[in-house]
Amino acid sequence: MSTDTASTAATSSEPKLSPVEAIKENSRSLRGTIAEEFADPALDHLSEANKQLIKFHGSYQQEDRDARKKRDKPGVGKAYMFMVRLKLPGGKLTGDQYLAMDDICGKYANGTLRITTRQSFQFHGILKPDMKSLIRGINAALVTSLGGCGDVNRNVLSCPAPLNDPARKQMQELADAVAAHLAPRAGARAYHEIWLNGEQVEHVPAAEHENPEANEPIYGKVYLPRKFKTAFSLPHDNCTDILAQCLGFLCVTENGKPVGYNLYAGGGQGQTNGNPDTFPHLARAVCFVEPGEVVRAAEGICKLFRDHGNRANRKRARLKYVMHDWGVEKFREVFARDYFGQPLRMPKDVPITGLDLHLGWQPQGDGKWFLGLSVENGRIKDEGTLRLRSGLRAIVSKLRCNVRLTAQQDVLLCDIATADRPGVDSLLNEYGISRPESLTQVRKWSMACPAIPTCGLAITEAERALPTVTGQLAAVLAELGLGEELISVRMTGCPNGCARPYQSEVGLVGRGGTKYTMYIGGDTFGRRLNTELQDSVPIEQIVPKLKTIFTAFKAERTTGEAFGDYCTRVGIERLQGMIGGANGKG
Ligand code: SRM
Ligand code: SF4
Repeated sequence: MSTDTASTAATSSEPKLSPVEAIKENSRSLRGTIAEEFADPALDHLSEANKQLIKFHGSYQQEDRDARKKRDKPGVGKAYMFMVRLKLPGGKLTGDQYLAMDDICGKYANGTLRITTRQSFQFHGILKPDMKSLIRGINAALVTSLGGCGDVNRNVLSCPAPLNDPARKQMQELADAVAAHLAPRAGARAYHEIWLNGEQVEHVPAAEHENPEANEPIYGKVYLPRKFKTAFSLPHDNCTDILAQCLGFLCVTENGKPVGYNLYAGGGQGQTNGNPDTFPHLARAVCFVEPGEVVRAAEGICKLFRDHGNRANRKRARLKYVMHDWGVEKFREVFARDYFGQPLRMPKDVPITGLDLHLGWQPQGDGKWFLGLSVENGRIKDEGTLRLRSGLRAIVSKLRCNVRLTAQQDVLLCDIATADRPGVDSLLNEYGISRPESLTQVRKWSMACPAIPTCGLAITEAERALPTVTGQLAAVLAELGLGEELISVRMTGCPNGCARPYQSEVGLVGRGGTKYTMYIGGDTFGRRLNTELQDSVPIEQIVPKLKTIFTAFKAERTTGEAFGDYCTRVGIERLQGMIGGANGKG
């Protein structure tokens, strides 16, 4: 296959292309008729083509699913609204940018900021007439949503801890470099025309404005077959879950200095019920690259996906299936020959050994401090006595401190002087914000996706259901004397896996109504996929079933054995036997 930009031409022997391919090809570099449909006040929602294209601009058309309940009344239609997702490489924001995002969520969205599992923010509940003001507002703060969603490289992850450590600093710089290199080019012009009236803002490469006909040198006219995800991580701190990524760079250090990266490829989580051709897959180690080769290697892997990813079946259009179907040897051979242009160095023998949530007060190593706060399921909001949004706003307004978001849905307040710590602590008290030390481990190590009411694909609750489950689990674990164990629990409202539930020790995946498929035996550090324990479990039975297994774990574990390791050692059949078999009836 040529490394020239991809073409959509299909020969008679090739399967029919997915309809989204034609939408991209005819989109005039992602313009479609988005501007016209947003300008028409009579339209409350977009046509199918524009619904697809707007994803590349960082937005999804959604529907308020809670409002469906009222729709049986005559004349009540769908309550359309939009979600906007930012691109924030490495999760970085200045204090002023944070405050601008906070303002925007109050003015144009539903008054909450949602930290995503990819270190970004989402705004939910935006009404069509407010979209332009919202996107203009985020760009005025020098933040973008371009490429937040769509068939391009998504937000690039990197450990956000602001430690005075050369490896983390280099990873943050490389995350920025990869994000900039793989950003849409012609698409950037369309974005600016539609949302910013063609105005040039500082962070868009000038060349885009000088040459309106510039094509996409990396993506080509039809972009990638589907989304593409990149992350940087450290062996002792895999806080970005790199084995779940299409492309992962694991930093290799010598005497604390970064000397290069083990390049992993072909990870992913999503699967579809009843479709055994779809499955979660851990990334495989491909080669070792030097820091100066990272951007070129990222471009090469992206182009390999562009040319060899499945453009007929979007359910199988991820790099993980190329890796699975070819095997790592063929993947290496094609990458080296057609996309990297040099023989590959084998990956170094550097295992993943930890994951840090970066919570609590921690010295940065430069005389300043950062404070990591646990945000339940990533939702920054004011509710009851917990006024998290107002409290964060008060702290950031006072100190103008930098802010970073983690891929575990938490927030870090950075660069705080020792003298300012007591003031921050008293603001936490004033706004009812718990210090991480006072939270249970299971709450800190849990994540859930938004699911209902915003996600159109959700078949169960997740973000709104998990707090009850983790509360009950915390009580059970405390009763068994296991409260300090690190047990990650992740819940999603469907099998797409947005909270990476197939890597956690306990995965709870929406099955429909109030039932979940239970998975067990992953690893707190993201090194292993878990296994299906039982299907269609009513939510109220989840904790009693886990209690049975936790009780056995307590009695049978070897010294220091982690819960996921125990589950793997005793085997899934034994665990299923403890709770009535694989279908709960045995
Ligand atoms: Fe996701 C689709 C939310 C991270 C796999 N994801 C969606 C959509 C856009 C639903 C849709 O297509 O209509 C969700 C919007 C819900 C809402 O109301 O906001 C959605 N995904 C999210 C977020 C917000 C979940 C969260 O709790 O934070 C995450 C946004 C990340 C970001 O900032 O870019 C998010 N999604 C993930 C991850 C985790 C990751 O990337 O590390 C995965 C699994 C990894 C992977 O890609 O395999 C993930 N999302 C999916 C899939 C399954 C893709 C597949 O290969 O089958 C879908 C469905 C799809 O694309 O058709 C999906
Ligand atoms: Fe929606 Fe499913 Fe992703 Fe949850 S896992 S946000 S329900 S697509």
